[in-house]
Amino acid sequence: MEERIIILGANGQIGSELAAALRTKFGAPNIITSDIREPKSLAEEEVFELANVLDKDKLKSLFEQYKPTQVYLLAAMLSATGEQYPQKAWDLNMNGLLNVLDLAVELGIQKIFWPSSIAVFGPNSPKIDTPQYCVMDPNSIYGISKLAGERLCEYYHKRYGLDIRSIRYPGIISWKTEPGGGTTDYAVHIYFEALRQGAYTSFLSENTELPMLYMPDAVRGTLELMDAPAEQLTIRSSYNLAGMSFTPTDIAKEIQKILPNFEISYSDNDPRQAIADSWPKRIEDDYARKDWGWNPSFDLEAMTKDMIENLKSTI
Ligand code: VAH
Repeated sequence: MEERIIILGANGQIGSELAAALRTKFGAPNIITSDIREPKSLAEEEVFELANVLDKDKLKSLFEQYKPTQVYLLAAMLSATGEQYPQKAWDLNMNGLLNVLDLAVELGIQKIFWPSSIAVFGPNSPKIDTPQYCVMDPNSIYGISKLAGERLCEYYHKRYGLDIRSIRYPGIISWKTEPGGGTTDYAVHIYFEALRQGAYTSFLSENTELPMLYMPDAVRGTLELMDAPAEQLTIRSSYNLAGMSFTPTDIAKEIQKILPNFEISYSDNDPRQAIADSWPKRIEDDYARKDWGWNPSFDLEAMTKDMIENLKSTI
């Protein structure tokens, strides 16, 4: 049966790049992108529908119109913005997920992808080689909503047989779409500012080590998980996935190998520091490696070269 995929939240940092990869894989006419506002551009054969994931009736009519074989739900409010609007973050992140889960059961949608995050770990989770299973006491509304979402995913799989798959994304770095509202966004902005200004003031302190992943690895890992035979998957909450871990100092040194005059400075008292301090430094991803062969391709050096190479020709 031909795959037809709806991507909700398709205008965002991850959604826009997953959409491109899925169009290449399955053909543009089979990929229906959707978001709460029109995309900046849409090519001739690309399909877009306005929809708010909190409008269940609209989602139902979209699903009945296109009869998707897969739905990717990427609409969410990230960690930093979530702390400014906690009730809205909970509503969007939880009720958006519940709408998709219930409609998928009702309409028999074959496969669902939903992103979790390393934000599900908290101050008492192990900081180094954080395992798939451990104490998880997230203290950001974003992390709390993602942990609750993981529990729902596993429940809907066990109770209704829904084939929902999920990855605990680290901070994701990309050059095509600037992210919004995340704590790890510094690791994207630093490249843009290095080329625009030759300098960057990091809102996270110099030794703040966080798990990160380059977008090409994030997209490939997501598609590899979605392609894996269901019987191979032993995790139905959300898979730990690791790419690399680094600090603002590490990334600045890597940039200076290419742009020797680049200068980094650090602001303090940014509320995002407390969020970052509650997260792990390095993640262990044995289940993803064992169940579906995960293996990252990009390290900090390779990512920095690729980011600067691509940004040079776009900004
Ligand atoms: C955020 N980019 O900063 C997201 C991500 C692990 C961080 O979930 O909120």
